[in-house]
Amino acid sequence: MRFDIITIFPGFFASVFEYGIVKRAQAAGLVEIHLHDLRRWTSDRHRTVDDRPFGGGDGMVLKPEPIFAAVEELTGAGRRTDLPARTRVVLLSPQGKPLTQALAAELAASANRLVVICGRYEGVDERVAEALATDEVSIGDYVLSGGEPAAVVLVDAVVRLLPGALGSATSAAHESFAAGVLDCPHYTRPAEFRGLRVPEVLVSGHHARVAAWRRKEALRKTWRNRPDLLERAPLSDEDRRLLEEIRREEQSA
Ligand code: 6GU
Repeated sequence: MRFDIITIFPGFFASVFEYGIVKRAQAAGLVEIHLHDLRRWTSDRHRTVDDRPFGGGDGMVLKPEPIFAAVEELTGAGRRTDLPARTRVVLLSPQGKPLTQALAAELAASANRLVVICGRYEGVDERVAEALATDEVSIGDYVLSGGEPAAVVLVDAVVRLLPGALGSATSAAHESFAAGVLDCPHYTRPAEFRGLRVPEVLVSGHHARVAAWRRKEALRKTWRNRPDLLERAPLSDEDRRLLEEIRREEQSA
């Protein structure tokens, strides 16, 4: 997978991709990350990338010309309809569709080239979303001053899903969201720390009881922190019974 990140702050990314799985994936040749200063595609003396909004209002808007020129040079296409196969152009903006595990998985599986345009919160000329980007993506319901932190999140979420990027081929399938509920709690040694004990069942080594405990505690965590996920998660009859038990337990707690 090749990433091309177009940004007005290339220096922002100086070290973020030099750690952990993303670093390993690059070293293994699975991933290339190229940073591009949007100002490279300006031609005026001041290297202007933004301008005042038509219709008036606060803030500046990123101009279309440098962004179209950048994507055209990088992909050969100045319209999303003309892009090469397996190439996606992602505009990062708070107006985008949510980045979910499903979208990260779709990008990891279907693209080998991701051109990522970092917007700024005041705005990007809408013709980028209309005619150039294949996807307009947001990383959550809060406002960032620019798309750069979102680009880091997107790269991480996609890279770890590429075949060979994780130490264990199966670990990605077992985590939060892959199954529609949050992951269960995890513990390691010591079994008692400052009076806080690890749940006895985990220490017992009884595999069936451990598996049952993990499922119940995954459901409890989800019920507490992300009850919205339970409306869409695939739940068995046993899961629904466990959730009833959890409701009773949490009321008496
Ligand atoms: Cl992708 N950009 C900005 N500026 N803010 C955001 C975002 C993106 N996702 C959530 N908030």
